Amino acid sequence: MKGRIISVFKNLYRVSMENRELNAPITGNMIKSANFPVVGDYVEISPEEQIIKIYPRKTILSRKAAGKEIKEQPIVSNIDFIFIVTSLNKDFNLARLERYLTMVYESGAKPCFILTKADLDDEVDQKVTSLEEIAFGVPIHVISTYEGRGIDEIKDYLKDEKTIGLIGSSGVGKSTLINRLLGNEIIKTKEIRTIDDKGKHTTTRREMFKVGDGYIIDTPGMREIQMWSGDTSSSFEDVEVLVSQCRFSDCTHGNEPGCAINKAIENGDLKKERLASYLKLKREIKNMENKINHGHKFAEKEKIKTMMGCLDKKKKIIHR
Ligand SMILES: Nc1nc2c(ncn2[C@@H]2O[C@H](COP(=O)(O)OP(=O)(O)OP(=O)(O)O)[C@@H](O)[C@H]2O)c(=O)[nH]1
Ligand SMILES: [Mg+2]
Ligand SMILES: [Zn+2]
Repeated sequence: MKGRIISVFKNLYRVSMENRELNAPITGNMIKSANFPVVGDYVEISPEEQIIKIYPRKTILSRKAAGKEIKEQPIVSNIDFIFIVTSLNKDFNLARLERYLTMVYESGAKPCFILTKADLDDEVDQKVTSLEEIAFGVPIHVISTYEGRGIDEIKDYLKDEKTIGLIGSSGVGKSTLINRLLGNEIIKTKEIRTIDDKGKHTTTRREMFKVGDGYIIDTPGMREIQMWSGDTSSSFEDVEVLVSQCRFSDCTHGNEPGCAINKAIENGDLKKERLASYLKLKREIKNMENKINHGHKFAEKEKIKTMMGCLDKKKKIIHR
């Protein structure tokens, strides 16, 4: 029998089956090979009500596991859309949204930006415009769960058995939005406060809910977005097109002649901040790849080399 993981407990997985839900363990072999299901996974359940197999994942959102260990941490799977949720007041930060977008593109799911708490902010239009400049066609929805603004736009996604995953910092209103969609205070949310405190996370586990003809997954707020791997080709397409136009294929966008990036910055076609975010992300992704492929030591050495600009001096100039 096929089922779908709706939440994960310590050693048990809550599985939704056609007519019921059950709590099931996984097999010893799955434990041994660290083959752990995540919320959103389709699984095969044995007659003894054990999870014996995870079906191939259509999409998977991952980040780097917390701590020093070089390990991928899958967050949710088989999602069609990922809502990158940010509040319009304190949490709003373009560089952070660029990071989320890069992470989401890697997952295979379609990204959307959800800007919450519109009732608290007077600069909604400016913020939307600034986000549009980096979003390149990614849908942006401005909502206020309190006032009901934008909720119908969100409901439009919840059809045809589609699955939506919500990600974002703690306190931006992810669970409040899901409660509103469910029409019920099912998930515990933070009490109303006068200011946004950066206190404890309210949601502590990932959980999937059926809403209308779709599914929505709540996740605990992320403290930092550590890349496991990232796909910058879509999130920074504008920058990458410019990079491909630099005269030298290994251009560092320093003082090289024919640097398309520098020209774009001079012309005002590219913002310095955006270039900085791009380069930072690229370094992080490269560093992670080095760690995975060549180990910690090599990665650290490469990182230092890049920082010192050694590569620059020794570099052969390669004409395209
Ligand atoms: N003003 C305003 N406050 C809101 C809105 N939506 C949610 N909030 C408040 O924001 C606070 C945090 O909401 P939560 O839904 O718990 O936030 P969360 O993103 O689920 O946080 P974590 O579970 O910690 O990741 C609560 O006090 C909500 O009442 C809104 O539309 N307007
Ligand atoms: Mg929550
Ligand atoms: Zn260049």
